[in-house]
Amino acid sequence: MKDTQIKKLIEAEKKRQKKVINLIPSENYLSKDVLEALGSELNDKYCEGYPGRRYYGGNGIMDKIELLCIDRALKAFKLDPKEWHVNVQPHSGSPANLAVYLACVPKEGKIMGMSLAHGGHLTHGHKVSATGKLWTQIPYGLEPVTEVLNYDQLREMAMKEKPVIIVAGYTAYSRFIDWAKMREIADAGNSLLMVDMSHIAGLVAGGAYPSPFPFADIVTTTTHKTLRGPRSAIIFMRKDERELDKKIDKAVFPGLQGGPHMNQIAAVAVTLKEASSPSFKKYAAQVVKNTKVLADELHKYGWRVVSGGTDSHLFLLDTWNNGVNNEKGAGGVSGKDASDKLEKEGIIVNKNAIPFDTRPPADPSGIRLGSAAETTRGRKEKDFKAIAKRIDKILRKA
Ligand code: DSN
Repeated sequence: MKDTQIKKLIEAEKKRQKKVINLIPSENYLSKDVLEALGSELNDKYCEGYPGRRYYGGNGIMDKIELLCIDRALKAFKLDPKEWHVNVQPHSGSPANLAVYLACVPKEGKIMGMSLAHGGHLTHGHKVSATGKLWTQIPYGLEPVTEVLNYDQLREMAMKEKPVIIVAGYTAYSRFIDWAKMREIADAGNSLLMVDMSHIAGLVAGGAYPSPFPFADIVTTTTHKTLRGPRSAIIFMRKDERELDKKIDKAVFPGLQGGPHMNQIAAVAVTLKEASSPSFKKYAAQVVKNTKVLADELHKYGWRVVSGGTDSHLFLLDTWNNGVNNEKGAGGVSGKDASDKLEKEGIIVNKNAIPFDTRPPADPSGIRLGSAAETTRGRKEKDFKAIAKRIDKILRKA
C-alpha cells in the first residue's frame, strides 16, 4: 500500500487485535478467504436491482455471486427455498430492520420491541432511532427478579396493544428464547413475528441455539458477529400470500438503498459456506462451552451474573452490585471503571446497562462479555478459566 499513513494505522490495529483478549460479544475475526472477497475488485461494480433485473450492464457475474450467496444462506440455515425468500443486499443490520418496517408497518404503527435498557437494539423502536421516530415502540422488558422474559406478560401486552410487528432477538440477552411462545404471542396480537438473530446467527447455523425459522415470519441478521463474516446483513422472509418477499425486496431497493456492495455479498457467501461446515458446528458448540465457563468462574469468584447464567455466546456481569462488595468481596465497580481497568490490562469488553439499572448508560452497572472472538482464536475452557481469574484480580485492584 502506497498510503503509508493508513498502512501504519492498519498495522497498528492488527497489532492491537493480536495483543488483546477480546471479549466483545459482537466482534469476531474473519478468515483470510472472507477478507479476500471483501477486498476484491467486486467493489468496483454497480448493480442496482436484483439478479436478472439490473439497471446496469455487465452484471452476469454479479448475478451468479448474489444467487450463490442466497443459495448458501438457505443451506446454512436449512431452509426450503419454496418457503423462504432471501435478500442479501442490506448494507448492515440497521437498514435491514428499517427495510422490514418500511415494508410492513404503516406510519406511526406499533412495533413491540425489547427496550434498549433491557437488551433490545436501537432499531427495535427506540426513540432516538429513525425506527422510534417513524413508528411507535411498545417497549417490553425482563422480569425484575429472574431477569428473563416473562412470556405471559408479553402475551397480555400483545393482546392489548395489537402491534403490527413483534421483534424478538436481542443484543444483551444470554438465555434461550422460546420461539414457539413468541409465535403464540404474535398470534395473540395478530402481529407479524420478526426475529433479529444478529447476535446468535452463528450459533443457530452451528446448531448450538434453537432455530427461530420454524416460528418466524421474517428473520433479519447481521453477518459479522457469531456468524464470523463481513459487516453486512441478510433478510429472510416467508413466501406466502402476504407477499412479504416482494414488499421487503422493494423496501431494500429502491426504497432504502442504491447499489448493493457486491464485495460484501461475495464475502457473505464465503462466510455462509464456512458456517455450513462441520468445523463451524464445533466452533459454535465451543463458543457456548467457553461462555458458560467464564460465567460460572466469575460467579464462583463472587461476581453477579445477570439472570444467573448463560445459554449463548454472551452474558452481562453486574460489576456494581448496588455499589457494595458482597461477602466474597466482589462488587462496587461501575461498568465504565470495570471496562477501563480491564482495557489497561489488555482485556477488551464493553460497559453495558443491566436490567433495571439505576446508573446512567454512560457509566452503567455492568459489562457485557462474550467468547465468540477468542474461541475463533482457538481458546478452550481452560483458557476461559484463566481469563476469569485475571478479570477477578483486575476488578478487585483498587
Ligand atoms: N452494536 C451491536 C452490538 O454490539 O451488540 C449491535 O448492533
